Amino acid sequence: MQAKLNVIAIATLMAAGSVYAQDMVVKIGHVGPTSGAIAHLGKDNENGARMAIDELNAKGVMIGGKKAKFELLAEDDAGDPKQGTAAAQKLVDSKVNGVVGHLNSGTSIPASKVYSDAGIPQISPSATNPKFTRQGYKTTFRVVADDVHLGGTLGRYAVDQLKGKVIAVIDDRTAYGQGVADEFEKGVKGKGGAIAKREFTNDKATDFTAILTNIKAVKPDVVFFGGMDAVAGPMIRQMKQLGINAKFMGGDGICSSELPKLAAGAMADGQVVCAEAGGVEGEQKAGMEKFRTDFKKKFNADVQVYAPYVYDATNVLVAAMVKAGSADPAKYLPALAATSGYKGVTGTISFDEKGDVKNGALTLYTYKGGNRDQIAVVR
Ligand code: ABU
Repeated sequence: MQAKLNVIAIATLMAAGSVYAQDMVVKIGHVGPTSGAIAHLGKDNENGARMAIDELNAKGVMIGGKKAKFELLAEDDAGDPKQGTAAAQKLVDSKVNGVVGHLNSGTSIPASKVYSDAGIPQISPSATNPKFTRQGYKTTFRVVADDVHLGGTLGRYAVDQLKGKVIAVIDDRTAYGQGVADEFEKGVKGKGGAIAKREFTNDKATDFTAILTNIKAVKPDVVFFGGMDAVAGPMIRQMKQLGINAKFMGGDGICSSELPKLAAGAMADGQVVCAEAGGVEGEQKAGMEKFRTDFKKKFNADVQVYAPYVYDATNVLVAAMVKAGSADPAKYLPALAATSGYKGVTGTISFDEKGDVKNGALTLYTYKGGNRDQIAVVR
């Protein structure tokens, strides 16, 4: 009788898929601005994490002989540094195993101290300010190129390719916006160009009449904006209203699918040149295209900018856990730091000694007919 009961118990456990291994729960934190003016970018990032987690759970992943069940703990930092550290502390208190985020440099940098103090690995899929990985924290990683690469390349492009002679620069005074604008300026000057006018605004501004009037006075042929698409769109609109027909350049923060809508039809074809801080070429393009198709099917939305990088960052965290045979942050952190040759949808990911992606690419885009149109991938 007892033997029969044991057989029934084992059969029941097998049906539940858990006879050989006890399930473990792995909590992955994600933080981005899912409210406020750039909520469309925050949701895009969060959906990248959701897609990775859903696929990992569907596939079934073993960590140290146990079947892992991944849970996404998604937090909103509204792109605000104070809310960013509060969200980070909330995730630490929830005992997350790892974090993907934050989206903004201005939130990722202060939050990185919270994660470092708690020993929890953090990979930002989009924070490009160089300082993020230069603070000496062992827990801080990034899967995109930084603003030195991004701003510098765009600055050189403005002089070499756009033949900009009178170049104006505006930034939004955030860690990202000001930093990328400074690097753009260095790139221009390195090519023998000059900045005719530098102005600044803030990341909540909607009226740029005063600064654009100052810029109009120098008759610019290129205007660079360091900031995000929610500010760039109305700025492009107001440039048109003021009769400023310059090329408009910006970094990854403006390089979204949403920008044409935010500019409300004011963008001429080829007027805007921007860059995403990553990119794939050749046979790696198929993986990215499949991701974009699957993403659209799952969320009924186009990728904005960084969802594929969030997806890869999530998978890189989990690959390190699998390799280490543990989701304990202290145990898998060395495996994460040693990530080398990981084949993701955004390309091959290896980390350098700072936690930055090695050999990061950039993709230059313009917009035609309201859609992003690739110009080139550069390294
Ligand atoms: N890299 C552009 C958007 C995020 C940031 O660095 O603030």
